[in-house]
Amino acid sequence: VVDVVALGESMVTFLPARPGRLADVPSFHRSIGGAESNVACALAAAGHTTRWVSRVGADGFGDHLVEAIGAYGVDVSHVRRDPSRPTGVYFRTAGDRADDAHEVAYYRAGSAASAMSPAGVDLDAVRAGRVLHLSGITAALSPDCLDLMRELTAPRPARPLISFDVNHRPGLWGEGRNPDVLLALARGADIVFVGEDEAEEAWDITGGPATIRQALPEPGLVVVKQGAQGAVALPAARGQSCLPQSLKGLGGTPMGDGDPPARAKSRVGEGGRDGTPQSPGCETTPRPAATSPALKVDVVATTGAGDAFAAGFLSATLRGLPLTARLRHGHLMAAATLTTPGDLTTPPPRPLADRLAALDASAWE
Ligand code: KDG
Repeated sequence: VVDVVALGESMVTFLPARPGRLADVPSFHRSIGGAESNVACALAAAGHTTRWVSRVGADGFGDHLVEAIGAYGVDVSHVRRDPSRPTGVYFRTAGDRADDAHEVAYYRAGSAASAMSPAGVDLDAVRAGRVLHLSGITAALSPDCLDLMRELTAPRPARPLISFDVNHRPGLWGEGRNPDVLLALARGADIVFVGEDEAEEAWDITGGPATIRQALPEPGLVVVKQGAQGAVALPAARGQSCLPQSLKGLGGTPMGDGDPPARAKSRVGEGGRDGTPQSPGCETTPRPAATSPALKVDVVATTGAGDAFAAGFLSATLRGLPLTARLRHGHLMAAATLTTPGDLTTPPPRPLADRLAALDASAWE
């Protein structure tokens, strides 16, 4: 069984040769991007088995994406080639420090990936992992893609743990298109990643993590990212924190900080509301929220940092680490991406990441 399957559109990404307005940048470097494949690549680099499912054109850019993502060790054998539609590309500016204007120019309307649909992807291959990572970007690509997202987040007797990063991209939700649909999709997931600013921008939810959690009562875990400040992980309320039997592979993972190993055996992870029988011995007491400040780094580019955070968090989840450690692994991977220009970067080696994540709380303030 693959650890993580990620489904979504990837694009050849053109990074500017120098900072400045898009109108002033004279040349670009070719790179790759795509929120979900960024997660798959980072997880593969961190030692997990991963698969990326998508569609690309039968063109040179499609070849490049499949080769470059495959070179990370990601299984790309379920990426379909579409001879009648192009591979999406996008250009962006470099000035995307958190406080700078960030310009993005997408050339992805009518792309091969926008033709993904429930009938147009191999659903068995998509559901074959322990975790399925999805993002709100896919929902914005086309009505067929939205149908696919609804299909994948619907309750069913056996499904992987669904990880959903809201990834609200205002440029994709034009006139008359309401990102409220992302709220409904998030409610069908088991782990949700959402930025506090994003919840306000997409759904008008203000008031911080607790209010966001109230709007998303179902998922086993909601992780609210607060930019440079850090992140908070809010587990489900009483009775919702059990894994379905279908997720036995992730069951028994210690979820709370400081769980003694014996107790950890009977504790289970997120999910458990898809109609499947619950794991025996599932924890019924509410678990406290965990917080972790982010690392203070000199930001080169913010694009892809959220994907790196999700990858670090999911890696630590697959390894059964406590919530605070999961957040710290998220921040460590995000720091690696924040300090490089591209959308994805190589994460710190696992032994180093483990040492850094285990540092005393004072190092993390
Ligand atoms: O999270 C980073 C992604 O936004 C970037 O790699 C490109 O997938 C992308 C998108 O749709 O913006």
